[in-house]
Amino acid sequence: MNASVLAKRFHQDGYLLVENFFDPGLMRRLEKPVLAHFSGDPDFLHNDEFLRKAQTDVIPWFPQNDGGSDFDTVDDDGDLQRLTDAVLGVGWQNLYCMVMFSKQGSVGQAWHQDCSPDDPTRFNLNRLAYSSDIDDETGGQTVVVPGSHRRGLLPAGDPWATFQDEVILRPKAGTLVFLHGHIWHRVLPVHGEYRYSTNYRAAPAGTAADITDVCVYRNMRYRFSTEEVVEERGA
Ligand SMILES: O=C(O)CCC(=O)C(=O)O
Ligand SMILES: [Fe+2]
Repeated sequence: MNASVLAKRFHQDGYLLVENFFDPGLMRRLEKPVLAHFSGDPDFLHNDEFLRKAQTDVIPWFPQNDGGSDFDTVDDDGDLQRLTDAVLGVGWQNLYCMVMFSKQGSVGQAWHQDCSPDDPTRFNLNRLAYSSDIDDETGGQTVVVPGSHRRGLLPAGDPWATFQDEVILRPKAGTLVFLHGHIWHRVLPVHGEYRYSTNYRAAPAGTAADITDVCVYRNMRYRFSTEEVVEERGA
């Protein structure tokens, strides 16, 4: 792994995809606790207004709160640490680990930015691990607009419209994906039995811990902590 080359590409494109990054055995071991947790079909943590308006059909789980040691092993991976050092610089902070789970038939996630791009220097970094292959048959592909983390605010408009310069990512088991919090991104509808990613969110030194509290969609800004639409955005 050449961390500085990858970091340069990340800052240019706003995302990175590295196949065969994580040990396949370790990725398989994450599957069991994830399925055990979600087999009870827990209710969506978000309220109805959020699900309807954000068109984001995912159930989050914070596995490290439940003492998941394989989740810690991924977090502590030496190459992941080195690549994060190269991308975020010294003193970067770990925010939290979040499994985002979608059931079959889920619409996925509409276009969004994880945090406000009003200050281009303030952002979160998604560090995503995948435990099974995502392809056109399973659905749930991650879509990005390369370089859009440098284009400011996601334009208001149709939450699902195709951008001409979008790129569809199809991560496999063991693939690492980095996404800049300001990149315009979405997740396509899920056709397989289920779909999840494990996200080790991080941020540069000095970033507010609640950086991802307000998410930008094409039709609104939404605050998770208070479960409210803080800005309606017209088409
Ligand atoms: O699960 C994915 O592939 C991307 C999810 C996402 O939008 C994020 O991590 O912020
Ligand atoms: Fe996101």
